[in-house]
Amino acid sequence: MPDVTPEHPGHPESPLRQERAGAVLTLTLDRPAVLNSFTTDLLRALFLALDAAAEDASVRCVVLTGAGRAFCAGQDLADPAVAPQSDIGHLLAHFYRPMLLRLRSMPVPVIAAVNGVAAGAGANLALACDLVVAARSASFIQAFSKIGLVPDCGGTWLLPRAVGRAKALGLAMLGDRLPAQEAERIGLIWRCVDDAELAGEVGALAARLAAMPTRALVETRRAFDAAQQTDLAGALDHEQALQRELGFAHDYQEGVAAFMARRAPSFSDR
Ligand code: T3D
Repeated sequence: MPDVTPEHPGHPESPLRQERAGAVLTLTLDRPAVLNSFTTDLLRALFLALDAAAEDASVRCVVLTGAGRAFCAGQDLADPAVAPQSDIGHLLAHFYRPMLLRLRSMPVPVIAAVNGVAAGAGANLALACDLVVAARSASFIQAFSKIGLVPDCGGTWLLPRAVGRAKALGLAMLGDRLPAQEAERIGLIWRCVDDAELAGEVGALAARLAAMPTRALVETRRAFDAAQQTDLAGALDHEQALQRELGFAHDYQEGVAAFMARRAPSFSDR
């Protein structure tokens, strides 16, 4: 990660809040006055928090959400890091790229709880998570074209894979607001729920995922991503190799034993 010294995620003035409930870690982007837009400090805090969670075997699910009325409005356009004539490529290389790759390779499932508008890099941060649950009042905006940029934070990779080229280009070129309900309808997100139900729905989903065989869930994400780059035979090879590995692991033995004994399984692999 970068060469600046931002706030540590545990610091009281950190732009990122962390809360634990059992095996579930919730990370809250916490700059509500500017719709939780990203500064380099926030990007770094998020990277560090994800990295720490990846190393902590007691974390079995991560939830990302935003404080106040927004999820995240993307890059803070008032940040000196993006002043006109500054090297935006440097910002992407040193802050967005490591954060996004860290997120996408987490050894546990990650849920985006989209509580309000998710714009620009904020939208693509949400879409890079494993499951996206959005409040009915939330929306997704590929805001980049409005300021003369292309989708970043993985958007060029994520969007066409999620909804196909036609929808992806429409969303990215026009930059229109996509309501959460429509995002669910076109398969861009997992679920849209009533605003009052978001916290409960996400809490229940996170607890459920945390009790599941983590390693199998994460290998499923990896296999889906890898299958984008291969043909059917390649995907079959990958499935075979994964099942061979997982078949020798604890969670498979436990899953089968629990099924045979008609009891709840206790999964522990990560
Ligand atoms: O150079 C680079 O940018 C490289 C990096 C690229 C990655 C990106 O993410 S590019 C895309 C950056 N994001 C945007 O372009 C979105 C900008 N924001 C908006 O379009 C709107 O704020 C929203 C559609 C997201 C929400 O609209 P609305 O009407 O609900 O809220 P608002 O009144 O516009 O915003 C509330 C406050 O947040 C306001 O401040 P104020 O007037 O109360 O003092 C507004 O300036 C501030 N705010 C919102 N988004 C940003 C922001 N401040 C800085 N950066 C923002 N992105």
